[in-house]
Amino acid sequence: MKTVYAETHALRDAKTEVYGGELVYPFERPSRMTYILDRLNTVQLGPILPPDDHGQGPILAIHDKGLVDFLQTAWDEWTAAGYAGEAIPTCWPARRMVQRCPNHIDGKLGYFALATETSLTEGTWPAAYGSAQVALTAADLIRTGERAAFALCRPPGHHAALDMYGGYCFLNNAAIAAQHYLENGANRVAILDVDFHHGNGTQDIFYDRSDVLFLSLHGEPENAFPHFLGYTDETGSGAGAGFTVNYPMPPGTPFAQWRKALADALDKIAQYAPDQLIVSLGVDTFETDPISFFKLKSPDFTTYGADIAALGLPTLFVMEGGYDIDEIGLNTVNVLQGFLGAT
Ligand code: 7XA
Ligand code: ZN
Repeated sequence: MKTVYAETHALRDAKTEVYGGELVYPFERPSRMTYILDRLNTVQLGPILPPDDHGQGPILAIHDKGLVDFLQTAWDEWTAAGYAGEAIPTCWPARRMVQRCPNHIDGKLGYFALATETSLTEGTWPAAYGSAQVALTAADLIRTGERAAFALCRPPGHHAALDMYGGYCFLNNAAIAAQHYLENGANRVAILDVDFHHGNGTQDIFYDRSDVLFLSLHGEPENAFPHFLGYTDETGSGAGAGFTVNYPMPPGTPFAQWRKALADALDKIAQYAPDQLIVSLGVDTFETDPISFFKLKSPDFTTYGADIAALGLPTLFVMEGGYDIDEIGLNTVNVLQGFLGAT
């Protein structure tokens, strides 16, 4: 299986994350890629290719121009305001307040951010842009004949909504790839999100559409980020009614229970019969992930990779989360090897 990877990810090197009332070194850090690349090379999964530049067009096909422009200028606006630290939102257009983008950078941060943990930094935009290009290029590999490909995206994307960033995500790489498929011959795309966290951004983007089936297995919002989306009664609206499916699960969920949810999701994907499958692949479902609460073990990732392969669909894996860094390479590549072993 070919991997697409961009060295520009390293430009996203924030030093601060708001966590537990402290500023800590972010869980989503550049070294995550080093561990995954090491494992890809160890098992010789296949060539590792740089992305092609598709420009901003495919990004603007998914995201609001206001967000895209903001991400490009936010750091300069922040430093021009005289602030010394990294750019962290501190106020929001909360209930019964006006949803209008202010001029001051403090207001803009609150307008475009969905949460406070994700500091904006100098290299964030080029890294996010490169990550989207990775997803687009890997999708092109499949469009031109590969059965599967791995988009080794960083920063991740599935929390990024039409006009919001947060949860370590700035541009929704999986959504951008899905739209790219649809604009190049596909009629239906399924996005299966197996990251521990609900893919609120992907759900938001496609909620009223029937050409993308979105299914997410995740920690229940009562107890897990992003907390305000991901319940079972969110099923889509308008033309999208029935095309969003959520599988929230409680703390301590073991693989057997998780795999039953996956089986149901795979059945629904088979019924939908998409032209393309995209897997939002986060391995923060691992038992020792520092910010999550499922109990998957390393061999389980191989098992479910094979389960996904049994659908027989062209499959694009798009990297999302995973923060037990010592095991992130093993768990990620286990999914890909499980997939290949069953094809
Ligand atoms: O899939 N999303 C992630 O892995 C990032 C979740 C960010 C959680 C921050 C909670 N303080
Ligand atoms: Zn996650």
